[in-house]
Amino acid sequence: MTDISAAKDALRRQHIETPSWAYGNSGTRFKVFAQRGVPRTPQEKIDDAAQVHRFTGVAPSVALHIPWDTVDDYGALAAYAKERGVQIGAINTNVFQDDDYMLGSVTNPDPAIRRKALDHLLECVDIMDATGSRDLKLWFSDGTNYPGQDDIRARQDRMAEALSAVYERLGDHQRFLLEYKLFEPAFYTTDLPDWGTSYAHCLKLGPKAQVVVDTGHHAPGTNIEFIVAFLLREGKLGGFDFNSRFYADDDLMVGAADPFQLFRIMHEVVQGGGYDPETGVAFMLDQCHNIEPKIQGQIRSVMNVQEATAKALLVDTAALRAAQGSGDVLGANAVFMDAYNTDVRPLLAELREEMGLDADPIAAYLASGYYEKVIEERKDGQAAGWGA
Ligand code: PSV
Ligand code: MN
Ligand code: MN
Repeated sequence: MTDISAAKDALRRQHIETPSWAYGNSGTRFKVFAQRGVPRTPQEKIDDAAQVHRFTGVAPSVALHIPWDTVDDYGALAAYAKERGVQIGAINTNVFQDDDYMLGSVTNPDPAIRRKALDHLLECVDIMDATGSRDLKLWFSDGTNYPGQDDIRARQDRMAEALSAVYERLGDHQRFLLEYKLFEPAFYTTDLPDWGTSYAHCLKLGPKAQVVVDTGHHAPGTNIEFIVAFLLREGKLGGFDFNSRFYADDDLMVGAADPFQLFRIMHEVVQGGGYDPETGVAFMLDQCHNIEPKIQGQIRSVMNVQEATAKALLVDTAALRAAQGSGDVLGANAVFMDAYNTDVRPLLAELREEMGLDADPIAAYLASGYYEKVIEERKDGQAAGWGA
């Protein structure tokens, strides 16, 4: 028997972080379809993130992206967020958008460019000091396009050197989350292409270096929940960048392409203890809303994660263990599928009402008039980001 009230308590404590870049315009390399009412400043991105929290109750932090969210005073930005009922979460670095980085950032053959990239990463730790953020998120677009273009091992040495310098700079309560990605923008080699490479770098450095699993960064058919289970067991799962993919790094709404995969991932998280706040596993979204409304898309995404989590919490663990232990293959699978096939929407609606929220976050958001208000207020321009 599953303890419903324990599941509800766990769901009440859920913390899903939204990314500032989800609120701005974005697109593919073919076209950015500009939407009305998008934020013009980092403060307005925070305003939008606060709406997601207001209607879901489980999205109390927003990740920043530097330099897209550059401000003069990060302490003041953190205070601004707090006044709106949210906090600043992970600081995401950007060493991929300067001309200098054509042949790489921290792995570039030119030491002056490596220095420039490292300085940016270190500056981001200064920003964390000011915002009170715990996590620095590192994603490198570094790699090569042609065999022979650069020395694969030398690039690993340069990567290790930069990561070690960042690690040394971290404060006691700070960590970095190292992202990997199969390919793109580099097509022949990528310097951090998979979890194993990230893990090996993190393992050498110590506990403040953790792997982050971006669900969109794997080859089709990869068993992501296995990676999650393994990293959790090793104490190296720093968190998630959630999104959905059909083909490559599509950045679609989490749970849209494959809700069953999301459930399988959350099952491993719950079973591996990764849902307990002490383990420090961060649940972040990394998405772009190219054709759908952005705030509403974030609310839907948060709800999708909530639904997968609720189902994972409803797995009858005792029955599952008993079936597994006795070699009852189909019995174990049935327990698993029973949880997945449970309609958890009534449970979540009830939980929201208990939390003083509307049972239907999307309807409540649409009825609030916030979107119409910002369309009117933000007629001139947009903030920096993927599409700016
Ligand atoms: C690029 O692939 C990317 O989506 C990475 O996943 C980062 O986390 C994100 O952009 C923000 O820099
Ligand atoms: Mn990511
Ligand atoms: Mn990505």
